[in-house]
Amino acid sequence: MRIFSGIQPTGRKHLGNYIGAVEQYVAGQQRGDGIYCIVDLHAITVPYDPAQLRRDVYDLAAVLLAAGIEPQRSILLRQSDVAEHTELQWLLMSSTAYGELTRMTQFKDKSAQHEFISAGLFGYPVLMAADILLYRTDQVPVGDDQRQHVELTRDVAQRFNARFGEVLVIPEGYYPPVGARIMDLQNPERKMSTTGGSPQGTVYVTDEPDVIIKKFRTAVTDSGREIRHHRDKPGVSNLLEILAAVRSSSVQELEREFDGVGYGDFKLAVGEAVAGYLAPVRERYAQLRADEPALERELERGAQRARGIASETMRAVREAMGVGRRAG
Ligand code: ATP
Ligand code: LTN
Repeated sequence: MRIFSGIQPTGRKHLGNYIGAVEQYVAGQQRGDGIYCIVDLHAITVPYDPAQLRRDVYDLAAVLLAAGIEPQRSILLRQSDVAEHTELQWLLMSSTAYGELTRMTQFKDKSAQHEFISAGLFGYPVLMAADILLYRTDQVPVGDDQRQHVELTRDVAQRFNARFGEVLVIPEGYYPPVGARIMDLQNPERKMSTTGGSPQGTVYVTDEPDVIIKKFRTAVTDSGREIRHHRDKPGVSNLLEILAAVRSSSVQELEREFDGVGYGDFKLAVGEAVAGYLAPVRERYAQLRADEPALERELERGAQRARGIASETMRAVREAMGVGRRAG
């Protein structure tokens, strides 16, 4: 089984990215062949600084390796190193409806945040579809916010196959049972996010342990005193999910364990658990990040392996679409 996911090199990664996505990439290595892609071409669809983007790619490569992505077993690549991603995006544009793209909620959210709305931002979901379809992916581990994009990818692939023949593999989304949507600690009605969140409510993977504990100590809880997972208790429910994810236990077990405990002690317990969970990642990150040439070598090796798969898919796609010289 092939597993593929993409992650944007946009600043520091937070606990939501880590639990909802990165942990799932690492776990995916046990189920199948993983391909993990640092999507710098997605990051350029909103205003950005070129020199910072380069640094952000290395930061993210170091986080992914520190988290446990094994480059011997999985492929770790930078999207812009494999030109087939953009080629396939263009070819898939003709199998994508304009109206479909206008309904993408991430496009609506992000375009509301910027004055200059690039055409690239509009075509963003098609590039994501290309990323996935290029590698004949079976399973795509992502957070809940990417459901609509994964559904679009399936629709585009089905439309392509109906028109040009069974060339593309139809992928399935894979959403973690807990932690697919980690919320901002200060505002549990909104997802934790680098771009739209509150600084105090966003826990970064590379935050120092005392900073992490402080953020949890000041987390917003709800009225009442029960520690229970419930729609009316978004703050407490979020903390329960975070603790369940970092301890690999279930929310129900935790509800029993913390029955009768006060919110202050509960928040401290979650903060300490998260700090302990991220501490080794942060240490490995610091070591890996210090050696940029080594990171670059890993990315180049990943790109080479990825190109082997990508070029085969492109041969079949071009042939089916009647584009370019006839194969064979
Ligand atoms: P941000 O909202 O911080 O800007 P993003 O969703 O725009 O992040 P990425 O960093 O590319 O962009 O996301 C990487 C992965 O993290 C995706 O699979 C996404 O679904 C997941 N993810 C993002 N935020 C959360 C969250 N709050 N909870 C769980 N998963 C998340
Ligand atoms: N759009 C995603 C990032 C992304 C992705 C992908 C995820 C780009 N290409 C392919 C899974 C598969 C995001 O914003 N998080």
